[in-house]
Amino acid sequence: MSGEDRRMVTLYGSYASYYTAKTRSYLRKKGIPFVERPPSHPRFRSVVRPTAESKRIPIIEDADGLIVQDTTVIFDHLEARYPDPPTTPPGPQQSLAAYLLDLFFSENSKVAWHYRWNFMEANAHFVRTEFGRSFSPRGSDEEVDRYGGLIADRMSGYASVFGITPEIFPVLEEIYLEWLDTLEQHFRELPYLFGGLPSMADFALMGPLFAHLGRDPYPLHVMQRRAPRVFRWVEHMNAPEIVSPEFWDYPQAYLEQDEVPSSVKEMLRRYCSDWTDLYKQSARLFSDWVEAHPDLPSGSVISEADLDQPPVGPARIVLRGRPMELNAPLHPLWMLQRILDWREGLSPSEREQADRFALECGAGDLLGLRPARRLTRVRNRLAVL
Ligand SMILES: N[C@@H](CCC(=O)N[C@@H](CS)C(=O)NCC(=O)O)C(=O)O
Repeated sequence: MSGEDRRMVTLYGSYASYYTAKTRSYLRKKGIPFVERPPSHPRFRSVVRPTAESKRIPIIEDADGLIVQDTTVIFDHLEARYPDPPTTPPGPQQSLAAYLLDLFFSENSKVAWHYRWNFMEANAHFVRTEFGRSFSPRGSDEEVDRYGGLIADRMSGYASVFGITPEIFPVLEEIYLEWLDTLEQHFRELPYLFGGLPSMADFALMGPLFAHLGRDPYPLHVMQRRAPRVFRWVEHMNAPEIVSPEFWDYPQAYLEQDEVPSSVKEMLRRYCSDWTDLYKQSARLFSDWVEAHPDLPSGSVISEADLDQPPVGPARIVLRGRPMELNAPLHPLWMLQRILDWREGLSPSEREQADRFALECGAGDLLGLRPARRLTRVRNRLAVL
């Protein structure tokens, strides 16, 4: 094993990666022993990636050798093994809010993407070096820059997939500043989104707020100048302790009586108003696709090109008055399906509370969507059941 300790979880990922940030923070706060390795690690290349059949990060290898890809699946897998403290709050309102924010922050990286790739004067050297170093951690400047450039070109090419054109830049910035202002007030009173314990929504929020917005040079300074408490929260989300110095006497528990802070409701409301139409279009396009593929056996992978998270077609939305053309994503529908399953499992009175809360936050339409055929994952790819 050449000095490698395999008695704990290995997290394969990188500091510049959106989804690794969510997972690293989760592992730290849950007190799960782990080591982190870059995607250039020999075991990742020879065993982990070929087994997962995935080109994404992060991927974990658990102590027993089980290899798990996709942060949602990773969290489900680890929650079953390490249930305390739970990342799902107990009450139906808080849980629904946490599930929704997990979906929203995990499935929409546009704000983070914008602040990384559209401020290249400030960011280029740092981002290219970071990308390069995840492939050649101790490489020379030239080598690191060459690798970094290759990856940077691929990532920056997502602009058209995401529909990010110059007309949309100010809207994405407006959305980000709203997040900062709302969260800055929130973290004055509360250590985490739902009180004294970090939930799945807190970890999902680390997706945008750490690797891009809290670390790349341009947005880092936006955050530090405008929202110092948010910056401190991000810093603390990477520390192993649950209790932060600022909240030393705050109970390590979710807020009582299933309370959802008004700031969280506000974030949900804004997100639903901005993006529900996109998810409606995804659901409609998927329904067309299902109709066009009536005889597919259960377990069939959706993408003919073997893509793991294929788009379902072109969408056109209007985001705060500005038209946007982008690929309609299918993956959020798989995450939405989980929320609908969770809702089905509630008692009638809990379901009523959750539904009332959804209406209050403008999430009624979203929760009214149903994927036309049940989605599953096969070989780490979206498939039909
Ligand atoms: N749904 C996946 C998404 C993971 C993902 O897209 N990771 C990015 C890095 S942050 C990636 O590997 N991208 C590679 C690519 O798009 O080719 C998850 O939750 O883990």
